[in-house]
Amino acid sequence: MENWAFTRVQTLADNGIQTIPPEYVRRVEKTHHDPNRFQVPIIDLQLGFSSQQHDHFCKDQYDSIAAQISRAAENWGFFQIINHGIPDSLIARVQEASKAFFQLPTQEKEAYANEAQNPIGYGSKIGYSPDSEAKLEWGDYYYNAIWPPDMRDMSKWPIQLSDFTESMDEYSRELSKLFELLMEVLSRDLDLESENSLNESVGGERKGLHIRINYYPPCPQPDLVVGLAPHSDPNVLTILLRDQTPGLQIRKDGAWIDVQCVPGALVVNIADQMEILSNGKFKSIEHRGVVHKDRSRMSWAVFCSPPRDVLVSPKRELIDEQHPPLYQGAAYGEYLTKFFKKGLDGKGHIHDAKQQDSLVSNS
Ligand SMILES: O=C(O)CCC(=O)C(=O)O
Repeated sequence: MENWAFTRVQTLADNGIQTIPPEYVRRVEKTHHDPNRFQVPIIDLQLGFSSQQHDHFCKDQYDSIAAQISRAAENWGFFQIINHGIPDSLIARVQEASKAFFQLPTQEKEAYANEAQNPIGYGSKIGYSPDSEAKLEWGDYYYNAIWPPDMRDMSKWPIQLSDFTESMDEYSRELSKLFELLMEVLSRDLDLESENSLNESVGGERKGLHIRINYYPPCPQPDLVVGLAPHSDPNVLTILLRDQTPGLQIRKDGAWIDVQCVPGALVVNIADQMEILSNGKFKSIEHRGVVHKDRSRMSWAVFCSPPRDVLVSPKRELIDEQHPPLYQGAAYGEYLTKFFKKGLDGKGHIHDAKQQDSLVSNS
């Protein structure tokens, strides 16, 4: 396949350019800075709430945390979790191993470059091709499946990096437990047939995790670019790890607001397939990444997704005469193909899923 690599943002920044190339310049909506008005909820999972241990928790404690998660999913679509049970030492290993990737010489990184039709590997903008009119973004990334291990594209896996494979293995196992726990809580809140209902709807054991490691170098004119364009995530649920540099923003009541940096926290967001399954109760929220003049930023987004052949549509139990299905069902692979073809598009993809008129409910 054609190699469509172009100058990486990291290379532009390392070369010390002072004026950014026109293909990155766009109109950037301003940020609303009023932390008193808007604060993304922070939910303390109290360690033992992790899936291995929550059986030991008393019912009231479980119910109280579950209620916070469900209300945040409904009212915000975004929340942060602390005391989530993933050891700091493991998080530090994931961060170190992936920083080492971006520190490789350019030519070595380019050996993992993705291709125009396939986002897996080292890349710079989803949905961009040199002849498109879309604007570029001030960030590079590494993208691949991480779980189960046989889904990884090993031709794009930096196997020579010390601890990359081992730390990703361990991190994926921990995150899988957290994703299942979150789906259990949300299934209960929707009053579905069983607490495993949402998990089953997204493929159960067949569901997969992908990671997108974002590297946003310093930018000489940060107000003219975005690191990552506004989008909602196409998958089911996302868990985002970040360094302690601000830059993640969500659109709340029309305004762009910062998601505050909280040491040790992971950010959880509802993604498009969860909005569809819940027939609109849980919200997949638009978010973006902004960049800074004098510091770089990194983030690690892990996307939990159904296999491509799984049909995702509103759960049948949620549908009746008063509550018609708001979204058309589609195989996840179809949804994803459109997402990667069109690229990041605000809430455009989930909006398109609503526009269809032949609406079906989930079995
Ligand atoms: O960099 C961030 O904080 C956001 C990352 C993100 O939204 C993504 O990778 O999809």
